[in-house]
Amino acid sequence: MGRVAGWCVMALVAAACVGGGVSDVTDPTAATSSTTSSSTSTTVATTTTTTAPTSTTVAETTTTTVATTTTTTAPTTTTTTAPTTTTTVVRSTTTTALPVVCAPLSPVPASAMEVTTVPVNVDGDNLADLMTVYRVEETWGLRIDVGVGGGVVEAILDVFALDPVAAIGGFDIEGDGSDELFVKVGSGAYATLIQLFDFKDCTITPITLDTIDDANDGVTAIFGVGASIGTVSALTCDGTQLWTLDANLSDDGTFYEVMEVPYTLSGSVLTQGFGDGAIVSADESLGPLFSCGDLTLP
Ligand SMILES: [Ca+2]
Ligand SMILES: [Ca+2]
Repeated sequence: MGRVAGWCVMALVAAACVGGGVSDVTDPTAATSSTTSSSTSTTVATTTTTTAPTSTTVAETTTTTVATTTTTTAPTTTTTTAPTTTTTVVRSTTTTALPVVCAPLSPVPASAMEVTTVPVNVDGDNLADLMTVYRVEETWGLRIDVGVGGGVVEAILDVFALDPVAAIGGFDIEGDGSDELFVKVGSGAYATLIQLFDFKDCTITPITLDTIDDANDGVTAIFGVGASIGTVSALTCDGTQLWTLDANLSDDGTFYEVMEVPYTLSGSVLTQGFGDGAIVSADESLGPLFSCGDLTLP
């Protein structure tokens, strides 16, 4: 109403200016016409104002919806993945650390001779266990003293050798967290014989073979390691498998015919795999004769 009044005033002034010296009769008529025009202008202005806010509201609604969708997706994906992985790792570690306690056993006999003792980790609990090899008269003994609770286990080797039998040490052949036992059970002119044993549930078991041709299935796993003129036999551990290498020098002495064979350990059985043959120059090194961690031959 204030604006309408203003228009009226302006109209009156304009009429006064335009009219100039018009008579009193003409003035009321001009004022009435101006009032009608101003009412029409007011209506148009109101319509324009109403339209603008409506457009703005639509735009804001659209923007808000997009933002909400993005926020919901991101946290859900991240949170679900992370905790699942972490939980699995923790449980595995806990299971491996369970201690193994075996029945007590009397000490190594006082009459034992040629005693060798080395630290091993037969049960995966990382508490030092001991492997001892000794001889009483003509029998060689192999025993494990488990670190937890002083429990001990004893087994008797079924091998008798004129050369001293001796403990070599423990190495985890297949990577399950527990050492297998390496024992020197004899030696020839150029080779050292290594027998392998498995320790599980307070029992020492000789490891046996499962060969491709089935000819030596069930045979005790004893490997010869050494080198003579023209022949090399090596044993290697790679953390998951055991490998034998046998090399023979050619007649002209220029190259070796080399055969490497993998063995996969499961429980107390070594399963033979298919070998790889190669020709190697006699000038090249065939690698170490025995390589299973830090173990060295006695
Ligand atoms: Ca232990
Ligand atoms: Ca093992």
